[in-house]
Amino acid sequence: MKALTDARLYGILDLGYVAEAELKRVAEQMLAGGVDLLQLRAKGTDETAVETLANRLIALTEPAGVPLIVNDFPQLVPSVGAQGAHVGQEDFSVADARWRAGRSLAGEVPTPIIGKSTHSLEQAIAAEAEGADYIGFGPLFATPTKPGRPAIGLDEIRRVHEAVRIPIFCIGGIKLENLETVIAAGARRVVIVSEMLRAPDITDFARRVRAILPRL
Ligand code: TZP
Ligand code: MG
Repeated sequence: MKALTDARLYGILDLGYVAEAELKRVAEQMLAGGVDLLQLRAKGTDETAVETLANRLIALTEPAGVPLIVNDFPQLVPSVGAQGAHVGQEDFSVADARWRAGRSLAGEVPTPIIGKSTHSLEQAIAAEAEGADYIGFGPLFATPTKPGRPAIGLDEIRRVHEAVRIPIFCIGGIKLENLETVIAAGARRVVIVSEMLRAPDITDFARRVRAILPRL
């Protein structure tokens, strides 16, 4: 299984961009392109439906050795056999998410990865102190994938990397076109949601992003 500490490209399978019928094909292409983590993000989908989708994905991520992260439903981690969960600022605390992700009827399951969305330097520092394994940091630029959330800009990227030791995935409005600018501003790990999911060849897109990202 790929290690979180080595992860540079985080793929998010956002059902806002991918029809359910396309889930398998898109996931396979993302994995073939070399995403280091795969998150299922299905806003507005109920828990049972997310569990069904996550079970489909785990059949693909497991043989690929890529950790599967479930957004919003840490309690699904044990039943799906996923590697972790991602929570937002308004969701469960990291400790609560970790507790939910780490327990099944059969007992404790291996240490889950818990990630948290952060939207400022202060939130990033707080998430690390709270025990998150990684953070998302963004949106760097305003993005329709996360509407209504003001852009952080590029100025805080260097400061957040100085202040926080856990892996930081920069996110929000990142495109191939601005990737080098984002890296020059200090980013080392990224998430690109909409441009990747809309790419005519997702595998090729992911490979091109990986080729630009710095070695850790
Ligand atoms: N969290 C902060 S920005 C964002 C999330 C989930 C969406 C990023 O999507 P895109 O399409 O890469 O701008
Ligand atoms: Mg959430």
